[in-house]
Amino acid sequence: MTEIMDRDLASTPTVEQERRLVTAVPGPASQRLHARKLAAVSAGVGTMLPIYVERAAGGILVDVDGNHLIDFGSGIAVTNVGNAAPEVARRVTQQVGEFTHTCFMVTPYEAYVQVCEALNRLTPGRHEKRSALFNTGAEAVENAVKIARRFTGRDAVVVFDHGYHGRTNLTMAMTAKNMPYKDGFGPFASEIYRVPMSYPFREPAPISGEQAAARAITAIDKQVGINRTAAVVIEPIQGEGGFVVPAPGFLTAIAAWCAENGILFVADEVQTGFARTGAMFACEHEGIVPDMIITAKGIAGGLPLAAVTGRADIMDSVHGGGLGGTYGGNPVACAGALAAIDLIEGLDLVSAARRIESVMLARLQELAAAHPGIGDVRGRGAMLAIEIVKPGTRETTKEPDPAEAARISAACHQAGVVTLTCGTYGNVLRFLPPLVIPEHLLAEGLDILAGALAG
Ligand code: PLZ
Repeated sequence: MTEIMDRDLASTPTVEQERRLVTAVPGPASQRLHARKLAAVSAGVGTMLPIYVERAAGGILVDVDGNHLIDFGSGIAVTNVGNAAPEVARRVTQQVGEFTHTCFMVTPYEAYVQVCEALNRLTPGRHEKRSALFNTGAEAVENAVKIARRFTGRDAVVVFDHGYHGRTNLTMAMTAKNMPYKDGFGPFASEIYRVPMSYPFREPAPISGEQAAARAITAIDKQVGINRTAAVVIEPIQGEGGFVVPAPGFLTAIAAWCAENGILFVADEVQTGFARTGAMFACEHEGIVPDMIITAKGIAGGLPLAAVTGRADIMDSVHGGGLGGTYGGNPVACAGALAAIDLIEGLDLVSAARRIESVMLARLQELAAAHPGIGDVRGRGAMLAIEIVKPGTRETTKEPDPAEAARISAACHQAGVVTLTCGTYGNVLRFLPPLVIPEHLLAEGLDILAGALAG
C-alpha cells in the first residue's frame, strides 16, 4: 500500500473525460463490426448497445467511430476503480511479463495467497477466515453451494424470488427469471428452493422486514425442511432482479434464524461488493456477518476473478483437492485484484460511492416527483435504479412498463450515456457508474436522463 501511495494513485486517465458524439450511435465503423459479429458470433450472445469499444478510462467509453460516451454501467458493476485504471494496467502488465500461468494447484505463487489474505481482512467479521479463488461469479456461487453441502451434510439450498446467481446449470436453477436465462436450457439441478423476497415496492400491503423474513422462514420450514437446508443464498441488494433493496430488518432476521438452525447464510455480493454500495460490502449496511460471502466483478478492475470467503471451519471442511480449476486465481487476474483493492482503499472509493449516491439519489427523486412513470427510486451508493410503471398506476397497480424503460434507455444511448436495464419485469433502469467518475460527467449523464424521460 505505501509503495503505491507514494506514486500518484489517481493518475490521469488516458482518455479525455468528456462526452463527445461525432457520429450517430452506433456509427458506421461500429455498424460494420456489428455485421461481422452477427456473421461470426452465436446469436445467443446478445449485445445491448452495439458500439464497439476501442478505449475506456474513468467515466468514458470511446468507440471505434471516436464517440466518447458516459459510462453509467461499469461493464455491469465491474470497473469500480475505472476502466484500464493505470495502477491495474501497470501491475497486470508487469505480471504478464513475469509469468502468465502455472496453475495454483500445481505450483503456487504469492499473489493468490495475497488476494485471499486481502479478502479475509476486508469481508465482514473479525473471525478466522479462508478464501478460494475462481474465474466467474457463477463458478464461485457453485463452489459456495458445494462447500455448504459438504460442511452441513445437507442438500437443500434456498434462494429468493427475483434472485440472480448465474447461467451455469446449478446457478440457472438458482436464478429466478426464465427469459432469457433459463428458457429451453433445462432440466435444472435439483434441491434448489425459491422463497418470497422482501420487495417493498411490490408488496400488496406494506409489511416490515421482520414480517417479510417470517414469511420466507415459514416457506422454508413448511416446504423445504429446516433440517434439510444447507444454506440460504441471497444478494443483500438484488442486481439483475431489479436492484431490490429489502425492507430494513429482513436480512438480519434471516441471518439470525439461519444461525439458530445450523443453516449457512451465504451472501452473493458479486454485484454489490467492493465499495459499490457505499460500504466495502453491502452486508455491512445491516451489520450482517455472513458465514460465506461470494465476490467477483469489482474485485479485479476488469480481470476475470471470483472468490468464496468464509469461516475457517466451513472452508476447511472440504477434503484436499475438492475445490479448484485450471485457471482459478490466475496470476494475471490476481495482479489486477491486488491493484484494484489498493485503489479502492487508497482512494477511499467507499466514500466516493456515497458521494455518488448523494448527487444521484437527490436528482432521481426530483425526477420521480415530476414523472408519474417513475414508480420507485431505490438503491444504495453507486447502485441506484428507477422502476418504470404505466403512468397513473404508481399508486394502484404499479403495472410495469418495460417498453418505456427500453425507450428511455435507448434515448440515453443515442445521447451518449450507457445505461442498463434490469428487473424481473424488465422495467428497471439501473445506474452503476465507475466510482471514479468525474462529478461533471455524473451531472451531465443525469441531465441526459432527464431529457430522455421527458421524451
Ligand atoms: N451473482 C449477484 O450479479 C452476474 C450477469 C450478466 P458471472 N450479473 C451479471 C448476464 O446477463 O450474464 C452475477 C450477479 C450475481 C452472480 C452473478 C454471475 O456472475 O461472473 O456473470 O458468472
